[in-house]
Amino acid sequence: MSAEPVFLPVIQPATQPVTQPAPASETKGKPELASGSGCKSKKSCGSSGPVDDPEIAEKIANHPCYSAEAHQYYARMHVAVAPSCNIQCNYCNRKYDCANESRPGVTSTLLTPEEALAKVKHVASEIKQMSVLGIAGPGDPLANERRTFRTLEMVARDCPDIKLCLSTNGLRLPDYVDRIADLNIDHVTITINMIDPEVGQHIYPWVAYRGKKYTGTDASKVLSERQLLGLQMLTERKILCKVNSVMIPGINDDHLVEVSRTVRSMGAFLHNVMPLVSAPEHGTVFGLAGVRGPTPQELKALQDRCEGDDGAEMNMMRHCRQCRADAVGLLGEDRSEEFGKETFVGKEIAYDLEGRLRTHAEIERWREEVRATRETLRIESGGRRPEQVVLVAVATKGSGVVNQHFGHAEEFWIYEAGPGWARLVQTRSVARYCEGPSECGEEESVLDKTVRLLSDCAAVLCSKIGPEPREALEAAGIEPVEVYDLIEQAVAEAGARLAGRTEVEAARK
Ligand code: CLF
Ligand code: SF4
Repeated sequence: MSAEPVFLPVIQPATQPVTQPAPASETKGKPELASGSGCKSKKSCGSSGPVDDPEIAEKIANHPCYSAEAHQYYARMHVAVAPSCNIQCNYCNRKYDCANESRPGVTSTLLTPEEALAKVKHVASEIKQMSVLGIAGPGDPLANERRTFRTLEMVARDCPDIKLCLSTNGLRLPDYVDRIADLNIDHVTITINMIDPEVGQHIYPWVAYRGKKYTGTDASKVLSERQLLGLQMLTERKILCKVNSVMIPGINDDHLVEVSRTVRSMGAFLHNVMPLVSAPEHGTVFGLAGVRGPTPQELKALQDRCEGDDGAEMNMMRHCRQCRADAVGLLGEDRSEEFGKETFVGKEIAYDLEGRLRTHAEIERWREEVRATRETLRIESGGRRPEQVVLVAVATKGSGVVNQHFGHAEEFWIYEAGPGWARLVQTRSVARYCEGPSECGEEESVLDKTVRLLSDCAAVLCSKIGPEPREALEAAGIEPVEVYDLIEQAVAEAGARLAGRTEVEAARK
């Protein structure tokens, strides 16, 4: 295995500011997203926008989950040291990874804390842009507190530049907040799917707490009280807290706006509403009962509601990939298979701190250039949204550049695009959509499904595209654009052109 070079292309000099929509022509009536009011969020317009507090800005600067911008450059890894769990979620089957932070259906190799340390040192030296170690399963980290804290203590000792991160169902959280603070764990995720036990009883059949097994609404009551207490204790200690929620249509979808409002009022930094991943072969209660996951459009609509000031005005995470408990790499890639036990167990592994610092300095230099270009072009991603925006899909391998062939893209980044505006609002996985909850026919090709996945987009930006997909996209009213440029620049340019056209077309009707 060879070390992964950091792919940082040479930036081209900035050209014209992106402000003027071009004349109208042929967008075939793609829907506009916004009209009239502009962005209503009073906060930082999601994790992609600027953060005013310097202490928080420093904490999220290279955390790929807490900063949408950082996720273009920095990677995370998880170590699967936590096998058991103290609650039961109806979307989880313990034979698979924790569905809080992973795709159900993919098992992990369990590691001892010592093996986990060796793996972290090895991965960190190979993938130098890996900035965060998270413990997220396959069960609940705090139901396996000895293994979890031993791992984190050793990593803190040997790998001082790595940020530590935890994801928990929250039941035992209040018991360990001081320990989390002592270890300088600055980022904690709590999965909160409800604050109302009447809703919770349909999600949690039981909760085991202090030697007693709770069922029915009692289970959810205990869980919710502990989650909210844990959240409060974390925010009192200024530990950044993200709340994950699984959107389960018909069960908690409407209720999640209330969850968002509550956790915001308690000081949570970010809310990550994720889609239920549900299929009969996962063997989960929901999968077997045919409870479907939401479509990307339903998910986005709920995230928009949580963010809007008629909803919760919450800072929303839009780029989650529901990673495995042993995930390795940039959020959009999965390199876990490269790092099997044979690559680190029983080996003498030197930690390449100097090399890592050099790589991170290089990334920061590149990010600074990108930021400067964005400023020259006057491209915003937070604050007031332009009157007219459209959705634009992007194929990218990272580093902030449109640099992927349409046919190689396993996921698309969905941006709101307008004059001087480029804001990441969602990522959509082709494979997940194809295997997932949609009611597509068996005979539908991957191309057909991809076109359907992007049906609400006005354009797709990619480095290259073949004639067949080009034709299929055009037939669906989606403009294929071949471009190799900074994402924000390309998105804002497409947005200026397409949102303007849509506006003129609407006026003609
Ligand atoms: Fe891992 Fe979670 Fe930390 Fe990130 S993941 S423990 S906060 S380092 Fe990130 Fe993966 Fe989504 Fe989680 S993309 S599932 S939000
Ligand atoms: Fe499964 Fe995670 Fe829920 Fe536990 S908290 S039941 S491991 S999804």
